[in-house]
Amino acid sequence: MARIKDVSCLLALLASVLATQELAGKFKIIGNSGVGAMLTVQATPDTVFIIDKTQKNELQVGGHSAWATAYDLRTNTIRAMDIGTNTFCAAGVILGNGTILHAGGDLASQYPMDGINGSIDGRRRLRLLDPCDDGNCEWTDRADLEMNSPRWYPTLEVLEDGSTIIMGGSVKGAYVNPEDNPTYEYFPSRGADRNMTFLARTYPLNLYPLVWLLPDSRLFVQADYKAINFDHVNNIEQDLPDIPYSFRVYPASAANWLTPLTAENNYTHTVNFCGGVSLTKDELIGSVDGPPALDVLQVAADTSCTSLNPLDAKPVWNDFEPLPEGRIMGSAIILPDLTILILNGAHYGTAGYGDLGSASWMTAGASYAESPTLTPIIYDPKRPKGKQWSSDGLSPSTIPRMYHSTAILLSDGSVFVSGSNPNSDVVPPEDTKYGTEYRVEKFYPPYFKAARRPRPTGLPDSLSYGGDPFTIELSSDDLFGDTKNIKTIMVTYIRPGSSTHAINFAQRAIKLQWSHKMLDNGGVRLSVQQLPSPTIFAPGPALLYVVVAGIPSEGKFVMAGSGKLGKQVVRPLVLPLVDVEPSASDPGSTKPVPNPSGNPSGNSTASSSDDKSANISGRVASPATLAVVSLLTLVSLTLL
Ligand SMILES: *[C@@H]1O[C@H](CO)[C@@H](O)[C@H](O)[C@H]1NC(C)=O
Ligand SMILES: *[C@@H]1O[C@H](CO)[C@@H](O)[C@H](O)[C@H]1NC(C)=O
Ligand SMILES: *[C@@H]1O[C@H](CO)[C@@H](O)[C@H](O)[C@H]1NC(C)=O
Ligand SMILES: *[C@@H]1O[C@H](CO)[C@@H](O)[C@H](O)[C@H]1NC(C)=O
Ligand SMILES: *[C@@H]1O[C@H](CO)[C@@H](O)[C@H](O)[C@H]1NC(C)=O
Ligand SMILES: *[C@@H]1O[C@H](CO)[C@@H](O)[C@H](O)[C@H]1NC(C)=O
Ligand SMILES: [Cu+2]
Repeated sequence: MARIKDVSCLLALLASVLATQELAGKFKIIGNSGVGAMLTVQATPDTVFIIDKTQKNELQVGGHSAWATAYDLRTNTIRAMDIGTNTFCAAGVILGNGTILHAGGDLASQYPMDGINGSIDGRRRLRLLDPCDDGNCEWTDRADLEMNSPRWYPTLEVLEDGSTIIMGGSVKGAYVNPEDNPTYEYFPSRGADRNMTFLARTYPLNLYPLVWLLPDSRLFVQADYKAINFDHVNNIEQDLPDIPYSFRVYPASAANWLTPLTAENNYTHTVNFCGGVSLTKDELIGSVDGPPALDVLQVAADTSCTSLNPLDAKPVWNDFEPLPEGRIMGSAIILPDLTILILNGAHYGTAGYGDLGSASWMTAGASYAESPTLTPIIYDPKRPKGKQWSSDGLSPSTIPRMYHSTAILLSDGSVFVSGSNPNSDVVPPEDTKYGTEYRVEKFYPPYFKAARRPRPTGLPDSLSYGGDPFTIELSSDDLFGDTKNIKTIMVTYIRPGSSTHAINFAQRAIKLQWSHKMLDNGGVRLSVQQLPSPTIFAPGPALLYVVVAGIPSEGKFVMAGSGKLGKQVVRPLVLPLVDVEPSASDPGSTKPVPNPSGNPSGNSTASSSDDKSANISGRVASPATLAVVSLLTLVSLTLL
């Protein structure tokens, strides 16, 4: 800041900070998506890419209605993007090299569209985008880049080499799966489709199977009431117990997430499901391409929450605190402070929509859901039982976010909320109960109350698998002037994923361990661990946050791994040296301890260090740290 010639500018800045503080716990309408926001994905700091289905949006591109836009978060303006094929109910991920992949779709729209020629069948299409913030990137959508087979509602998950598996889907669209495609393939291709018995066994409630990569390279897969661990390389399915109470996949669309991975939880992969619908497929489904068999608008959404550690020796579903209000189509968002935000969705019914009047009970327009759940809720397992889910201090939205809504975490720690269109084409909100919603909101989690956010310096551009820790610094102001806040620091690394149909594909979070060293200026230097392994956090860009006293910094997109597809280099993980005091002779040293070969006995970690435990001289890791180091070394060596 040069001269204070512009006092009004400073005042404006101050006013905007205060205004943002006012927004904590609230939604604010920030702009317009131009097309229905059926899928949203962000991989660069300032732009969210939005994809709709082919429908008659007023926004034009290339002589026809647009069905994709780039939303500029700096200006809250959109740029129409041209996509050649029908993107209806496809899926997206960010590959290990940072390119966004969008796969699948449906037949050409049944609604003739002006300016569109011939076939725009998108069912086999693979669309790529190298994301940008300068307005100079476009989707490639070419007939020579296609999947083996048609996939409407496929699931994508990023694998440890940064490629993606593409699983399941239907040959064409309907309410549930009218014509199964119980196979999987990869991008980049690894050859022909492979059969997947699990998908055949869970037909027709197998659209968008819920999938997470596990540390042993297998995939947890959930559909209907069933679940497996899937060795996709050798095509071997290990049955897990059925999921209780409710089915969770589309069209029940329960909120779902992987527990943030931390050293304290031993990076145990825990899958979580909240809400859904307590109906069996026979109760729900009339015919696979007709409306539901019963008046789903009267069927209350489930409140149950259940979780599973798929790699436990004897996996069992563990209930945890139920939702205070039932919810279908809730989007679960892992926030920078590792609490879980759920928003969007409804109290009754299911995902999907039908032709108007195709069932006598259809009283919510074409929507198969009714009564929007407008109030967000946050899960924090550190709170006392009975209060782990809480909407305290959170205000409701004014905008129903029904079927085809989306939510993703942004780098500033707010959540981009958009979409809602339980209609086969554009229907203005004044013409039906739940019309096509173009308004975009940001939801500001409670940490926006902070007058100042930490501004760490020295954040890296990439994280490696194993190897030496990296160093970042926080100022005294970043510690809010109180060194006691050091012990509250969390370094979190979050892939927000790509949001569609209440799923954030490839969303996951890891907490990185650190040690600290006080600086003469009252700030602190942190030595932070690298990633344990590419199965625990697959390659590709993700947001790095530093959280102090519950207040996150602005996230930075940092590449996990080499930035290239392919086998990643994995070195032994060197944990940060347990904290040392600053010393005049050796000011900046945060030299890591070499990997010890101690015997793991499992307990606390370096990140719980406080001022007392910090005062370990001689650079010898504490027994607990030794335990963690060797545990991690063990994990990374055994897995790869
Ligand atoms: C990422 O990999 C895909 C598949 O090989 C390729 O099509 C794309 O161009 C790559 N992106 C970059 C930025 O190299
Ligand atoms: C439609 O097809 C005709 C004939 O192939 C071609 O001349 C025209 O440019 C096409 N229009 C669009 C919008 O693709
Ligand atoms: C895959 O399934 C199809 C249909 O059931 C069957 O015809 C085909 O032989 C199977 N392929 C393999 C490799 O098992
Ligand atoms: C931590 O994980 C490893 C590898 O998955 C496992 O062998 C070990 O028993 C776990 N330890 C604890 C304390 O959960
Ligand atoms: C781990 O630490 C906690 C509290 O610091 C303590 O209660 C617990 O007994 C310890 N567990 C082991 C296995 O040392
Ligand atoms: C750290 O230990 C040294 C040597 O035992 C002592 O002089 C110093 O006061 C300690 N510092 C803290 C913060 O406990
Ligand atoms: Cu859909």
